[in-house]
Formats: sequence, C-alpha cells, structure tokens
Amino acid sequence: MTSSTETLLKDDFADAVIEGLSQRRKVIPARYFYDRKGSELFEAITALPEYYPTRTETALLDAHAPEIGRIAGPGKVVVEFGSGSSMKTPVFVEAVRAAAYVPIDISADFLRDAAAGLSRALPDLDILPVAADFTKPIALPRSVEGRSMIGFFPGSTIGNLSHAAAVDLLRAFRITLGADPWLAIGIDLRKNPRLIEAAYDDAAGVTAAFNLNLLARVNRELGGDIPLDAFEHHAVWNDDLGRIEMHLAATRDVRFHAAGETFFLRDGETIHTENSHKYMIEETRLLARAAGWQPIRYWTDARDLFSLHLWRGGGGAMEP
Ligand code: AVI
Repeated sequence: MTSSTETLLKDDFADAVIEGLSQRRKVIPARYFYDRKGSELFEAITALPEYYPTRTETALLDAHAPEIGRIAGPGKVVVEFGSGSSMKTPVFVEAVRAAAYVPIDISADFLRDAAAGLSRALPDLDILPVAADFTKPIALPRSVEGRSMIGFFPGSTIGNLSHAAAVDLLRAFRITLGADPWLAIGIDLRKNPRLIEAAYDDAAGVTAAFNLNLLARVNRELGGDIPLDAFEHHAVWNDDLGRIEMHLAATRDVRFHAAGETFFLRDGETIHTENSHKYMIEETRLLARAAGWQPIRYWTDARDLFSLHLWRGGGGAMEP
C-alpha cells in the first residue's frame, strides 16, 4: 500500500470513529476489525470448535463445488470478492475448472497474499488481481472482458450487511460479472440461537479478543487512550432482526480520547461493532431475486447449519 493510500484509509477510520462514537447509540463499523492483528484473530476464530460456519462451508464446497462446475459449465473466470481465503479458493477454482482467477480486494496487502498463496497451489492458473472497492460495479481486466464469469463470495460475509446493503452489493456483483453472470455464495442459516451465541462468544475468548482489538486499534492508530479493561465483549441474538450482534460494553463510567476528540460512556452503555444476519432458505431466495439473480440450486449440511448457493444473473437485458 502506498503511504498516500494509508493516509486516506487512516482518515476514513478516524472519521468513522468520531462519527460512530458521537451518536447516542455508539457504533464502530465492523469493516475496521481487519487490521493485521484482527485478521489473525479472525483466522483463529474460523478454527474454533464453536464457530461452525467455516468448517461447515468448507465441507459443502468439497462435496458440491464440482457440481457447481458442471451446472455452470467449465472454463469460467472465477472472480472472488474479498481476498481469497487460502482454504476455500483452490478447492473452488479447481473444481469449477476455472480458466482464470480474479481476486478483488481494497487492500493491496491481502491481494498480494491471496495471489501468492494461490499461485503456489495452482501454478498454471492465470491470476489477475484487482485492487478496488467491490461494493460498486467495477471494470475487470481487459483480458477477461466478454468471457463467462462466476463470482465467488464464501464465508457468509453477506450476513454482515443490512438487507438493503446486501441487495445493493449483490446487484453490483451482477453488473461487474458481465453479460452471463453466475454467483456461488455461502450464507449462514437461522438456527437455535444458543448455537449462534456460542459461535460468537467462544469459551477460549478469541472472539472477545477480536472485538476488543477494535479499541486497541483505535489506541494504536488514532492516538487513543481507551482503557481496554473498562470494556467487555457481548454477543446477543436479536430475534426480531434475525441477527447476532456484537457489542463492547462499558463495565464502569469511562472517559477517553480518540482521534483528537473526548468521549464518555456510562456503565453498561455499549459500542455496537457488528451484525451477522442469519437467513432462512426462503429469505435467501428473496434476497437473490431482489438483486436480479435467479436461484439455481442450493446445498446444506445434514444439520442445516449453513448453505451454499448457485445463482445465475438475468443476462445483459437486466436493469441495474
Ligand atoms: C466475516 N464474517 C462473516 C464473520 C461472521 O461470522 O459474521 C465475522 C465474525 N465475527 C465474529 N466472529 C466472526
């Protein structure tokens, strides 16, 4: 990353923290979890016994990615939104017999790691990284223009968005993927809330450390003096909104500085840091259709924990 990009991202973080902590209901957007330390902690979360999504989705991909390849047809360009997760990408790219792989990420660091990891696993694959914000429709490299593409969006990252933002994102994917777009997407399912709460509040405290790292990051990057011992991790199922929420709750009245401002939280007040929506299958279909996708097939595990979907876009005729 160039230093001017770093400065821009830092300003963006400072603005988001000032805005979020100035509200009556305090928030820091979840996208700021993923500095290097946060990304390492997230990797550790994916291996926890309570965190079922990653291993369930991996098993679904192992079992069904070849079928996705058969239905969508071989020789597609695989476009991954978000840097490749080292475990899932090679399995998918190989199973669909991809002609090329285009990882898209806003972070040049993550992209470099993803491309290097994949070229070691699949040395003959044509890899064309794109550093861009994929939440808006973007132009892909000229060499893949006009070729048939399949988007890959695993991990139920879609669940971290509001429903409206999820529809906008899925619409942007459809436009980015050209005239005959396909999408393979992992979506976590609604289930017994106790299982979900355990997945977001593990016994080893890794998710708590992941959540608290956000405050540590404010201290490191924005000259903050937040006393971390005045906050604890909460993970709460919100049944009305079908989502697990993560908060950082003040355990006493606390005053601190960050990004040049002073903030105050009362004992028990929280900073809302993340939503992770869980869907019913019927809701995944509504989501697909609202964004101009046609659900083709889906697969779930034996316990109905997680779902893997194959959708097809309506072709070039569809309105953005
Ligand atoms: C990245 N995302 C899909 C994860 C999730 O499950 O919502 C982030 C996460 N937060 C806590 N644990 C995992």
